[in-house]
Amino acid sequence: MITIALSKGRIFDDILPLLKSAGIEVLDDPEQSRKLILDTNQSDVRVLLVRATDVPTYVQYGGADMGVVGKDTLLESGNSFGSNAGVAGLYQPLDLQIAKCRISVAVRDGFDYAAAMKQGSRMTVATKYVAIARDFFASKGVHVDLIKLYGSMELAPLTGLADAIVDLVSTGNTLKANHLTEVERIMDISSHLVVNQTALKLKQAPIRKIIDAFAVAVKNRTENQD
Ligand code: PRT
Ligand code: MG
Repeated sequence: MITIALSKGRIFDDILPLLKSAGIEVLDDPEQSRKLILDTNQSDVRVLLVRATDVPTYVQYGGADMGVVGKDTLLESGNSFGSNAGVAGLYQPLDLQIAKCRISVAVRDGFDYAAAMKQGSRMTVATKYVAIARDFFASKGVHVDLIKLYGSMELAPLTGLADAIVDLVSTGNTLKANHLTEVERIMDISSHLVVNQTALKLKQAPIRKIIDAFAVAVKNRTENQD
């Protein structure tokens, strides 16, 4: 049995065509069903629905053989496990180029970010991505006070909780709707395939087959876009 950990929403939607090209079709629609373990057309492949931030944990400890997770989540969880190199026991064979976005710094419209950075006037930054934000501002030699939030980061600059936020941006519509401006792009983000290293040794052939099929599908899609 091969168990694949996925999160509902954009990653699930974006991975379906890649699964299909590996010959795997998920039989239930997670938006309709309450099931957390989904069958596929392959009797030896199943899908677990977990929170996006729990995917690395499931795969690391072998609760799932493989999973799909945003680089943002990987970097942040790698850091909380005490290593910048990534999460121990996780093999990251492939950038799937799905659920693409960027992680950026944003401030209230009109806030003079450049001046605040220059003056070194200890900005307060609210974010779910404390490790990524800490590394980013440290690399610039700027001291910031970080406030950890779990969601709705956009509210922080509007309520005076923070001067800036570090958050994911895709279209930019959410920032715009909340009168915020993107002032700096920290990095581009996409979702990656992660594989449990022990599972890869024990179930080498079926796991390799999926990795290879995904790699071909990603390559074909990229070429068609060019
Ligand atoms: O939602 P939940 O709390 O369960 O978990 P999650 O937010 O970690 O999961 P999910 O499914 O929302 O996101 C999973 C992954 O999708 C993230 O880890 C990213 O790698 C990737 N991704 C890609 C995004 C976005 N694009 C994105 N736009 N994740 C979140 N957003 C949010 C962003 O945080 C902001 O609130 O969408 C809003 C901005 O979108 P725009 O288009 O208005 O700019
Ligand atoms: Mg979300």
